[in-house]
Amino acid sequence: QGEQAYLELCQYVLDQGTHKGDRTGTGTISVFGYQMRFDLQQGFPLLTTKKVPFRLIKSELLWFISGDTNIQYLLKHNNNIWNEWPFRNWVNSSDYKGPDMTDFGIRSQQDLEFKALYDQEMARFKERIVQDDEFARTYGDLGNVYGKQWREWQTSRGETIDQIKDVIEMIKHNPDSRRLIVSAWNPEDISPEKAALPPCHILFQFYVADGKLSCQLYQRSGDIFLGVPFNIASYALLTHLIARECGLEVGEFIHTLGDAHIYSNHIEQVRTQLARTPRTLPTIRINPDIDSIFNVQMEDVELNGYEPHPAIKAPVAV
Ligand code: UFP
Repeated sequence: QGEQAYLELCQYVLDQGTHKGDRTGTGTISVFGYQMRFDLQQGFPLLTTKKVPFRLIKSELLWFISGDTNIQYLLKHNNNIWNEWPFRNWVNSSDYKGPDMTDFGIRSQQDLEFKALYDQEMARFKERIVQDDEFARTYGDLGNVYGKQWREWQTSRGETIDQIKDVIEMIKHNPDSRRLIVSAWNPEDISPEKAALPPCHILFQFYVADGKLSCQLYQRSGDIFLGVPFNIASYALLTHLIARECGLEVGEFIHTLGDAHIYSNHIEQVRTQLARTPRTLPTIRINPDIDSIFNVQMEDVELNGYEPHPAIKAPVAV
């Protein structure tokens, strides 16, 4: 119970994983096809064997739910997790007049002098996004990412589909349905000009039984050390929010992974984490006065009793 399913995944990949190259050139150990189950009645599945920053998960999820795809909202909430992609568009544009930022991801990890320049340009970029709405409209938008796919799916007839609103209606009125699905993967939108990053969370499905709402996610690719802990907490929170709106208790979150990998420069960190003893999971409290998932604000979701082991640092593969 608790976060055991996650720790077992880590151990399983360490023991059984195959060495596999990847897009980022970092190298991974990887397995294909793995499933974890979290009983949301047993606590909120935010890992305790290392500190995971819940406020980032919360602001990102509320941003998705609102249908927003512009990083301005995230930056206003001091959330920097999506900055690299719009920054790349900016420094590659003809409007950008600063120092050359080609391959800033790798170069800033290898070259300290360059890193100072990069940090400075990134700070300038962020400030402009927050303060200049016009600039944010042009350079802060990520295109067809989750917010768009969930709330404003573009049909070939030029209409839009609000998948979150529709799935909530279905859960309320036809809870036995086996079609309670939200899909983010649109083959048409996978080209680099249209989406910053092809979705990792391809599809999720809800299931209602015994007055409880369960959710299963299919994730095509999972960075086990850095990404997956976020992803678990994010979908657990989404399940809580939708369950509340539909007058249901929470059931299970089932996390199905395609390529589940540990980057070669995360292996020591994973071992450190596995040596730690899990603690009691925290709980989540959602403001009972909220009438719709679309009105939830940051302060309406509260995490209680979170006493994790310290954070463990690791480089992000970009
Ligand atoms: N990744 C996650 N979770 C996410 C996300 C990305 O684990 O929510 F957006 C990781 C998986 C992979 C990389 O290591 O980011 C995406 O690269 P690729 O598109 O090559 O799978």
